[in-house]
Amino acid sequence: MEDISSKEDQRLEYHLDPDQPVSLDELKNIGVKYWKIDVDDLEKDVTFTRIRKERCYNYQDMCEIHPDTLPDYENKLKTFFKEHLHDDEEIRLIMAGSGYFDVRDRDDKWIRIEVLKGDMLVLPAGIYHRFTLDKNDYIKALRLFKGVPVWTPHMRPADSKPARQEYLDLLKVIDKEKTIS
Ligand code: KMT
Ligand code: NI
Repeated sequence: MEDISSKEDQRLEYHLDPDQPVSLDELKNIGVKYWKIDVDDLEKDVTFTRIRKERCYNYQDMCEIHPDTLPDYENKLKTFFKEHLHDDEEIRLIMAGSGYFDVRDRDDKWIRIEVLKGDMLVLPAGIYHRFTLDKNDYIKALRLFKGVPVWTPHMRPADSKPARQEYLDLLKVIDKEKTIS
């Protein structure tokens, strides 16, 4: 997708012209992980149970974004949509509603990832990204974390953060794995 100027509506789909769908392999290539989960029967979902255990996600809480339920809604949305990174993974399981996670690809171009009910997404530490609701103005997501949660965003530029270097190293590891397999 192209960069969105401040005058345009961040809640739109945004496609390149011509349209350029992004495959899960392309997401893997930038360290983004994705699974489909049965959120109607979460505790019985073997994928969810396995991921949580393997990746040591021992913290979780629910995050609901809607104009009527989230205090300081407009400002929070603005902050979510400012390009940033975190020291840790951003792990979200969409329980209801929808939205977009935008992540930067290797050429620093935006990829818009639509998330819907049942989508579980892990953004690696140090990846530049942002989040917006879509036209439906509603999402409910489970936030997971390993250890005591820290949600602090570091706004771009944050290239001197250790997590950024960690991420660039991860990209190199992904490249190496590609040459082996
Ligand atoms: C974030 O960090 O951008 C959020 O928590 C957004 C809501 S979760 C879909
Ligand atoms: Ni974030």
